[in-house]
Amino acid sequence: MMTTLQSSAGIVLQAAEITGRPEWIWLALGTALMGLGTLYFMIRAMGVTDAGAKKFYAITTLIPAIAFTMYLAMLLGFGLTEVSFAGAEHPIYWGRYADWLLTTPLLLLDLALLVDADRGTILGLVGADVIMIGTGLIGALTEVFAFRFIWWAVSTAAMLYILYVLFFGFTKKAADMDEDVASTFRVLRNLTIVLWSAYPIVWLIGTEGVGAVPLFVETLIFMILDVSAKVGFGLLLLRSRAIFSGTSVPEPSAGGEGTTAAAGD
Ligand code: RET
Repeated sequence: MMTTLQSSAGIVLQAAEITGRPEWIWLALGTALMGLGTLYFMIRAMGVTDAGAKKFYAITTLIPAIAFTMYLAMLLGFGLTEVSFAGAEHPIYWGRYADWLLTTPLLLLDLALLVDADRGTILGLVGADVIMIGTGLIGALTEVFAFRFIWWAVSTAAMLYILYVLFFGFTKKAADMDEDVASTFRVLRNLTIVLWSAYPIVWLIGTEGVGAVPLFVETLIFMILDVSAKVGFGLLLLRSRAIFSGTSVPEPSAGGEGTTAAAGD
């Protein structure tokens, strides 16, 4: 009897570990949506035989799968720490940065493969991305209040470089490709530019920055951004014909030879 009481009290206490943080609801929803997105992409991938499309499915499924693990870590309080700055202790979810460090390069890789970018460009982009997330994490963990904003500025500069390459370099490459690829790229590029630009703003006005937006609201906004940038992005990409290798339709004026502008491999 005693032990039953003790263990049920224990479970209640452990549940309070989660529900004691009101933002748990958004972390739970994020975990569920990332999990569902992963399962949906996995099921869709099962019938795919085209080598080019398989590559996109693998990368695009990994993105919500990684986010699922980090959302779960944040929900269970593992991806959480306290940082003291501006005269108080602040909860900081470092789990986000572990998620972003791995998933943002994969999102860029999807876009790079779509426009057939060269390796040098991909390396530059991934490098800038690691700097963006790495310096964002340092900023989030920094105790001297003013220094947090120096790291924010460095991280934002890296992001602007990435968006510049997407907007100018990649757009030019996409223009030379067939219409399926070019139009899919344009949609995903615009989605990426709009969503990614929101992250530094949320950080700045949220609890990592000036604290104008409370943690509860900030967690909700990040969850909406993350689900859109990962699952929304994936839905748009994977339903496009642009991901198939060698499926580009011959130009009507090409004489119906049936030769296609097959993608690299
Ligand atoms: C940080 C720190 C402050 C400055 C900047 C940031 C940028 C974050 C970005 C995150 C993108 C995440 C995505 C996730 C999932 O799909 C790290 C908040 C510039 C751009 C797309």
